[in-house]
Amino acid sequence: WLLKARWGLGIRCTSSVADGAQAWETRARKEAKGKDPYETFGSTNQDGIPQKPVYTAADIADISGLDTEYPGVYPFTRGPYASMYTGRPWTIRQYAGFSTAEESNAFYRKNLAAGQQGVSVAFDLATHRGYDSDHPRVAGDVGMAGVAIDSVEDMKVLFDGIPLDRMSVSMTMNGAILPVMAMFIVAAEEQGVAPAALMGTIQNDILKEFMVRNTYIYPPRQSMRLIGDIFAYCAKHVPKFHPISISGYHMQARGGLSMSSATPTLELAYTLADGLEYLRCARDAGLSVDDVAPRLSFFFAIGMNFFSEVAKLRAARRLWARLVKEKFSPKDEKCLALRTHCQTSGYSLTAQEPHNNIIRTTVEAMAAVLGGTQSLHTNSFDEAIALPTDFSAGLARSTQLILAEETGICDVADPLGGSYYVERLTAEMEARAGALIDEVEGMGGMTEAIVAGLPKLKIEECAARQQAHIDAGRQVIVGVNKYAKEGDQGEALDVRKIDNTAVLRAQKARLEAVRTSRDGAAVEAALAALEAAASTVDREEHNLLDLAVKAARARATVGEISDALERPWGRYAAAGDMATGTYAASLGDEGREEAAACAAAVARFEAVAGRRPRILLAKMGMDGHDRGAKVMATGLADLGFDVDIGPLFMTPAEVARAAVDADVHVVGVSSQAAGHTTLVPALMHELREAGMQHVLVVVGGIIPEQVTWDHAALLEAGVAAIYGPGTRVPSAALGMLGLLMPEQDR
Ligand code: DCA
Repeated sequence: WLLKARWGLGIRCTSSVADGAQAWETRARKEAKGKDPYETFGSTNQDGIPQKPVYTAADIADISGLDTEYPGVYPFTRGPYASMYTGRPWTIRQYAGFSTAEESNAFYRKNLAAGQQGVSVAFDLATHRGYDSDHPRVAGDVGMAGVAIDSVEDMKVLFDGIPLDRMSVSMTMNGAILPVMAMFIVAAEEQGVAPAALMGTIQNDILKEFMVRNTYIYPPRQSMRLIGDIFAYCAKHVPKFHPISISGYHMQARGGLSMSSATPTLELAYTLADGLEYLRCARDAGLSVDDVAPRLSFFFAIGMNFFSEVAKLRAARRLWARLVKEKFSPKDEKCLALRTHCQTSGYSLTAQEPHNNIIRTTVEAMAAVLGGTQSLHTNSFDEAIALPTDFSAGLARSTQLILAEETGICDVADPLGGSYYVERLTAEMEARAGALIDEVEGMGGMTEAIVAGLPKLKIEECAARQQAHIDAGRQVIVGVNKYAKEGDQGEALDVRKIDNTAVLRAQKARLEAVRTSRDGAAVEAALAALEAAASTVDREEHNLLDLAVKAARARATVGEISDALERPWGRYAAAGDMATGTYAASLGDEGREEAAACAAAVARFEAVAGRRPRILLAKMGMDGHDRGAKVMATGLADLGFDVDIGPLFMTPAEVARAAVDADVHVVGVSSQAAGHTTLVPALMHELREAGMQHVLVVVGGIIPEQVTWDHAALLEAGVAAIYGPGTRVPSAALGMLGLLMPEQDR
């Protein structure tokens, strides 16, 4: 009666849960024009989780322990710290690095002065793969996608004027982790900072490199030995450092920008499964879980599915706490609290209408902080096109400053906790990820699952399915597959251009100076000790990082230290498996018509040429981002092309040779790391030399189109077509067939 009085006569007040549900259903059925409201208004999210149009207390009644969950308390669903951002907001940590150590250093110093709180270093791909800048395989990569580091001398310049005892430094390094971490320790030492004072994180997550990204050097099992040695060294000498950042980011977000990939649940599952494997790796290196687990750190991508991303971070913490408790029984509760860095997703960025990316990044950043991240990178809006400029990097940083300082988000810990929908989604994702983790554990853990090829194939399958949904318009990307502006050539943007030849010249000069001024015999001895240790089982006496620090101190280079291990261990080459059938099966009714048009065009081509169109998809240089090429390969194969995928890291001459061997009609080059300006013209030259000038060369990936120097240079070099981010597979297929066939045969 009181309620009636307050809300006014005539408004029906519900007296029980059942009445409320009934009233909702009646009203919703009317809005559904008499149909079942759950069917009419329900949906299925990206992870295949069915979603009701509304959630109530009944939906969370079966989730045990919700009433006793608090931030900073087991199972940490609501955050690793009791006070969360009310005590200390997340760290604004922008990932950056380009060209030379001098330029990157100047960029860091400027950004720190403008409000950034931690440094996060991006290295170039030559460094990632353990090559010195003067190695013939890496000419197109030096300084392009990050900073080039060859020796301690470069590292000292990189951190000049940045106090390493007070500034936490994150380094995204995996393959060449040994020389890079060693050089960082020595550079600090020469700055007067002892290893015990160093704060920061190294990525050092090799397992995910075998699933995605591919910047590995050694085979999986040897790579794990290396990681165990780094854990042991850091626990003893660099205790404030996080010796690993277990990264799901690249599973979800690095297929290529605007390119589909793993779903949030798959990313969650494989990242935590990697984490369990690293704990076992630490145990094998003689460490206890209490020595290592408190310094483990995680790294997730945050995409556009807002609530899934919030729920993912909450589920990650609860699941991790439970798994570690169950499997490792640590003494210290700190071992159970998952702490993470997040980055807004590169795959949601579009080259079309790039300013829309500012909005996308803001929404993603909100999901990350409402999910309770400890540290965050927000992407710059122009990253689908090139490396960020000072202007775009400033906007990305301000996005975080505004969220932290103006919105009130920091005033309450886990403000979405208790939301019926968010709690249900958290529990659903936890259950589904748990089942995927069990599958990997059942195979003997992630190293064995990788050796068997399971995770890579699952992620690629997922990516092909998602690409089909995008191509068929079921997953909307504004300005790309819906509301695209007719005839839009893109806005003219200022983008950062790296002069690769100048960087290469500078690096070669410094390498030369290092090699001539050092004690050659001391370097030889340090490298020989490292090589011998790689084959020994006495890891306590012969810790690889300890020996690498000695080699770095003697001025051995990144390439030399990497080679010392490559001699006994070899360099790993991934198998070129490809998931087929998933793309066509996921196109649905919306895409079927276009697929039929492709099939007809393929049949016309076959009638004229006597065989189906054959394409070689090639990745050149050190760019290991192969998901874009794999998705294109799967899609084209499903649309009727004969597809060859070259191995990763080819030289232009190797691609030309493979094109001759397979007698292809088209070579498709996929470039995600800016190496195309050097490598594609070299490929055209090699094809001409091999008498294959008739072969059509097309380029896909991140190719700045607003600026004339990249597109024009490629077209001038003889490239027939450029397919940027957001290209639909059927458009590329029809485009290539159009170029291959004379007009009367099309
Ligand atoms: N109350 C009390 N103390 C707090 C609170 C709080 N609310 N929040 C943070 N702190 C403390 C932490 O305990 C920590 O101190 P400790 O190292 O002595 O334990 C310190 O403040 C810093 O907080 P933390 O949450 O560790 O944040 P970061 O230093 O930014 O580290 C982390 C984040 C994810 C753990 C780290 O690995 C990282 O920075 N990763 C980035 C990786 C990266 O950049 N990758 C690039 C792709």
